[in-house]
Amino acid sequence: MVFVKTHDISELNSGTIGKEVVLGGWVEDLRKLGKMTFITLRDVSGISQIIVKGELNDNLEELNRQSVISVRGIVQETKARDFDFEIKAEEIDVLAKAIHPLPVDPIGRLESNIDTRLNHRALDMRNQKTASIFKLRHHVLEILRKTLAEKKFIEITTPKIIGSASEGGANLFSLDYFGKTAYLAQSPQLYKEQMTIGLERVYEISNFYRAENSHTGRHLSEFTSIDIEAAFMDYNDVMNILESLVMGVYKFVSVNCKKEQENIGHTIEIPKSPFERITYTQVIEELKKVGEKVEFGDDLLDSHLRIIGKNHPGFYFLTDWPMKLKPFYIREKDEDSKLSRSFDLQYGYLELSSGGTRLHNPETLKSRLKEQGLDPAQFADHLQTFDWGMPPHSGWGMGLDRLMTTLIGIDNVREVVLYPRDPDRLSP
Ligand code: AMO
Repeated sequence: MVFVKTHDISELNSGTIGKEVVLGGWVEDLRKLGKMTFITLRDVSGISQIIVKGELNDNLEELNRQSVISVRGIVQETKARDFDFEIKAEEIDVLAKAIHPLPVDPIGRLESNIDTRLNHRALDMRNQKTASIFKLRHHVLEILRKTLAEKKFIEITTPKIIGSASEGGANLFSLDYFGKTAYLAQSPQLYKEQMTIGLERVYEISNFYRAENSHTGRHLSEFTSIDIEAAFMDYNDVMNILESLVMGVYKFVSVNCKKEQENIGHTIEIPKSPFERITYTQVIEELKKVGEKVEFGDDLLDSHLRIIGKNHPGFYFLTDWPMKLKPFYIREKDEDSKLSRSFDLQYGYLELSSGGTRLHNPETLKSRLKEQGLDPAQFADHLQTFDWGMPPHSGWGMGLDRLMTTLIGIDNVREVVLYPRDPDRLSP
């Protein structure tokens, strides 16, 4: 049995011609022509053609599509259009057989609906379109981490099992924790703020949990968030960081992920920058002009955001929201205490990120908690850190899954999440 690969398929080149290699992968296609069989072998890096002749060919009866095999053979030039090289097989081992019919077609010739694909996600990953989405996601994470490190942000990992709500509000999953009630973290908000007192600039990329009974293409019960928090920065500074990260992601993947874009069938266009910055007050005026009944202080409904999104396609910041619409940790503007130093990053109607300058005075923070109907005693662990030299700080959280949908040009986050969790989906 030969199953130790010497090469990935993409590593075959003119230098390997005439050499013996061992490849491993899945049988994507199988064509028997008399005394010869042509196998299309796929591994994570590409496809190759395997030529099987003679005695080896007579023993191939049991081989079927999508089974996993290893092949020992000699690399040679090929006349076939779809391949750079071919392998003249000397030994073939069937390492595991695939059953037939398979629940989804990994080649994608027969299309399955998203629920069927999600129910068989591991097999769906053999479809090159799906695999490319997740390779792209990998590269997005790679460039985000690299850029944040260059900007001197330190990666942290905060607890996901917590004793009290980090964002306030009701959308918390609770669980029994050795006889006490614990919750799944909605965001790293409080911990990331606390870390600025020692590390100044921190970031986290982790999954967080929202018990929202939403059935949309943009809400999940478990989503991946990219969070930053930075001492000695204002909301304009962290908006600049966010814009440069988003632009960096687009530029990096548009150049470095050509094959993935081809497989997905979508060309990534570099967005226009600088991103427009529109205030909440301007948006209310825009909505009134088109006859919407909205007043200063009203939250923006999905229908409002769709109007605004049409007027401002692509990325834009929506800034200076009323204080009453923002969480307790957001700081007011000096010149107008009804307004906050806050922003959302929008992509058309879709909210990608929100953030702002935080309150760093413990007394004001306590009053704000009370104003929002929250009990400061529940936040004692957090509030104590504000007596230890809390620097002024700002930050944001951005949904990675939503960012991925903008890159790929789709409107369902489930396409970009391995095993999405929503009110109707808890397994696999
Ligand atoms: P917010 O609650 O706006 O802010 O969340 C930040 C971003 O996270 C993404 N997001 C979601 N994505 C998918 N499904 C969900 N259910 C979901 N909920 C949120 C969105 C959203 O813009 N602590 C603040 C951030 C901060 O101020 O630093 C927060 O969590 O893309």
